Amino acid sequence: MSLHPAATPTLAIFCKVVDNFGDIGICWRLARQLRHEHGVAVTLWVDDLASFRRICPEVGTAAALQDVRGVTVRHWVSQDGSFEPEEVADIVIEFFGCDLPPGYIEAMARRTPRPVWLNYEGLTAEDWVEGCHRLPSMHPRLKLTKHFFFPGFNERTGGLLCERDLDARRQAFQADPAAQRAFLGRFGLTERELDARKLSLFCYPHAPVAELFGIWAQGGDSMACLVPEGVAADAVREFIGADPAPGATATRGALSVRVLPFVAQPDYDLLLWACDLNFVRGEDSWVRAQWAGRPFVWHIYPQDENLHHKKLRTFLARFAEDLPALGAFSLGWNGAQDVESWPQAWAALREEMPRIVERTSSWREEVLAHGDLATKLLDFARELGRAQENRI
Ligand code: TRH
Repeated sequence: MSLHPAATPTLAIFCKVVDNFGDIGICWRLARQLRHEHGVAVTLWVDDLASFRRICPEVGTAAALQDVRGVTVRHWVSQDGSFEPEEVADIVIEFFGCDLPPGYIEAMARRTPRPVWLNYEGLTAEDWVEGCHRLPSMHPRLKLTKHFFFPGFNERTGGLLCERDLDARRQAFQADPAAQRAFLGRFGLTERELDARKLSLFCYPHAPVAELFGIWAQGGDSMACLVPEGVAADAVREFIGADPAPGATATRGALSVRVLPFVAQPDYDLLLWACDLNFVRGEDSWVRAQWAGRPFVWHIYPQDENLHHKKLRTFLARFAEDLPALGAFSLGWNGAQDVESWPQAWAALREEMPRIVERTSSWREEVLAHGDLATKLLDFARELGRAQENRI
């Protein structure tokens, strides 16, 4: 227990890996930052260690309990079991409304002082989030209240995850061509690919990738497209003419396509920093691309009734108001608007890239002027903790 003011606060993150890697990607990033920048003792409960291992190769898939880079990782295997109040952390975070084990909730209610309980929600630029961020929700039966925490882009939201030294590391890497070549060389890129205009491609299966491959192959720029294993598999297989396993590659006209292994999360940042254009998706890679200082195109996770198109438009209205080519290309890439001519859409985007780079830098300043997510989350938890004499 860490009730003494001088003691290290404890925090538990509960993560269910619903689909893909986004949820564990965000939880793992938050866990590391809270541990290493804020000295919080973090326990990460995660149901799918195999998915976790793909973004963090140190994770053992058979361990019930393990220490990974200073974070305690617990395999969350079932909703059963009873817990003692002493086992409950000072701050408990459920990700995306996942159901905590009932026995853990009972122990939360018996703990003195009660823990701060947060529900961490998904990122969107839509205005309604500002009205919901920090809202309380009472437990129907127990004397417990959880509060909503929404990441976001302005001071009325919880901000975005961004490590303190990230921008300095990025700038140093981007100013060091030898470091970039050494990094990319690990994946077997040829001299031709290293000298080409490089782009990383991380998208959902419905993106019009084959269309773009055709345009890039016939274009005047030498291009190298780096695709993580399993992404855009049909288009990549067709282009390469073989199984799209890591290391598979082919060149047609001006375009090389190369399949990369899935890399550890910190290396994914290096990949974004080393490329001239990044196609990203979901939530976490999208945020990382915003910090990469390079143009990016976002493929949003699809939702029923095309709700995601509204989310995409809201973001573009904020980020790309003065970047019409990026706006049109992104809407087309996501199927939210017809594209009359992909060659023209690509040519316009290419032309606009220097202005997109400038925009990433003003955007970074605007968004981070209100603080980073980990700091804001802890400030909020402390504020709530004071009300219940939980001296976090
Ligand atoms: O995996 P995703 O498609 O995640 C999505 C979103 O989070 C979405 O909101 C959610 O609802 C849906 O899943 C179910 O994309 P995302 O968010 O970019 O997460 C990918 C993570 O994988 C991110 O942390 C970066 C990491 N990554 C690596 O570590 N190495 C790699 O090689 C690649 C390509 C990604």
